Amino acid sequence: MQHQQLTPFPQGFMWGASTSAYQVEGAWNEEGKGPSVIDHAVFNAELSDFKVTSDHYHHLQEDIALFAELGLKTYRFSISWARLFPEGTGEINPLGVAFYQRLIDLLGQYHIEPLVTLYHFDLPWALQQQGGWSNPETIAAFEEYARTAFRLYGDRVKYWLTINEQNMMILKGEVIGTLPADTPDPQRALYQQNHHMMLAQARAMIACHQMLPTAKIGPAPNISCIYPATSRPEDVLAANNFSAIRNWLYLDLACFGRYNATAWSFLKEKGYLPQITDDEMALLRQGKPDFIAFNYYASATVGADSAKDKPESGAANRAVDQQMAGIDRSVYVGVDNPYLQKNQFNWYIDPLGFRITAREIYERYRLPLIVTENGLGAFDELASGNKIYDDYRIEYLRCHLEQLQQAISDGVEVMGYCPWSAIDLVSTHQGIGKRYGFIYVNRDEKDLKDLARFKKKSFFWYQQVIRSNGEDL
Ligand code: BGP
Repeated sequence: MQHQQLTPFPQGFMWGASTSAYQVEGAWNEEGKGPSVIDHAVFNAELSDFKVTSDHYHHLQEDIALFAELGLKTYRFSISWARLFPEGTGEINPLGVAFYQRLIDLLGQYHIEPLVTLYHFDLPWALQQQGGWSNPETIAAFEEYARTAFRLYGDRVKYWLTINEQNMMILKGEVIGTLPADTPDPQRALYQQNHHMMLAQARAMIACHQMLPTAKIGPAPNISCIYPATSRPEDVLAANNFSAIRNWLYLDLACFGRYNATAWSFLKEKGYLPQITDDEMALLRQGKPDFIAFNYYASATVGADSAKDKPESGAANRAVDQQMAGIDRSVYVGVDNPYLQKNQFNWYIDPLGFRITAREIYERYRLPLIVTENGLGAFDELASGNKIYDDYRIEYLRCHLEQLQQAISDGVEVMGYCPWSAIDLVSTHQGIGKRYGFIYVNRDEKDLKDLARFKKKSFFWYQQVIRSNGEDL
């Protein structure tokens, strides 16, 4: 049903925008920062690396002033664990501490609410060398780091996110995860890592509630609704399986402190079961989120394995596989969705799927939701006079916001919306050329140019959206 009588966006809605440390800060080895797994990752040689990115570290004042001009009520950023603890644990880096103090103070001056991700893909390299998330000691290191962040910034930061897209780190472990290349039985190892991350998250949530009784904390997975390829029951079952493995495994553990039954049976069947103890399960039940943050870019469509023999459409299937690597084809086969358009990078565009996803999450967990990523990656062009006419991005965001308001009208409790990204930054796999920001950063893949900031057309559009509390979309 399409609501004609729309419920307005709530008063105090957290209109925001997002970034992450390794994609925006630069200063990768400055002022005491230790290396992270990202600094050791091997990416396409012709694309940007993560050394300078948007050089936000050296443009802090300017960038936050621009965010204030944009009208942001909230700004989601991540702390670089290795900037605070160059070795991942132990000695703290005072200059790293001071950087985030400055950032949070500046946000305070402009009345922008910080929404802080503790860990966004960039595990300190020192910890990775000791086994990373395969090593249970990383759980204690994360808790120490989280407690430190709460102690340092908890007087001004009320909203915390634990781990960004843990599900993608597991599903695409070889690409963005922390699995050493030569690990035997990689899938089993990944699900053991997953269990360790869940424990780390639970400990951080418990610590947050102990130390900062008025603060709120939640997980930030990438969740998307899964469509069956057809109404054939086998396809519906495949979609149901995939949703359990991709989505609910993570949120059921975070919210209910138990393994999703379907996902558990998949792990068992495949021989991927993690080692767990009763005490650990008790800890998982104890750590409770206050809200659910989720990132949404696209829906996915799958069929049963008997479709395995069907020829796959190359580009279409790549789009499907963006978010599906790592799962055995006997459980699902990614298929094209002929009803949806794709962006320049072959990602589906599905605003209605956004509404469906929000409803599914809310019905399942009954916790307030906040959208922590949603956006369109595109090759923006710098026109004369340093103008960027990104009407396609406005269109993408407008359609998604319309559906978010439909979801709110359905009764879903939504606290805020933080599209990706506040400012151009380096895409995790596709360089700076794949831009998402409201603010253009003047650089190319290899040529850093002057790193000047230019407001895109979408900047002025979003400014008006915020000003009108979502009435003028
Ligand atoms: C999410 C990540 C972000 C960001 C975004 C866009 O998975 O949390 O860090 O990278 O996806 O993806 P990409 O950069 O690959 O276009």
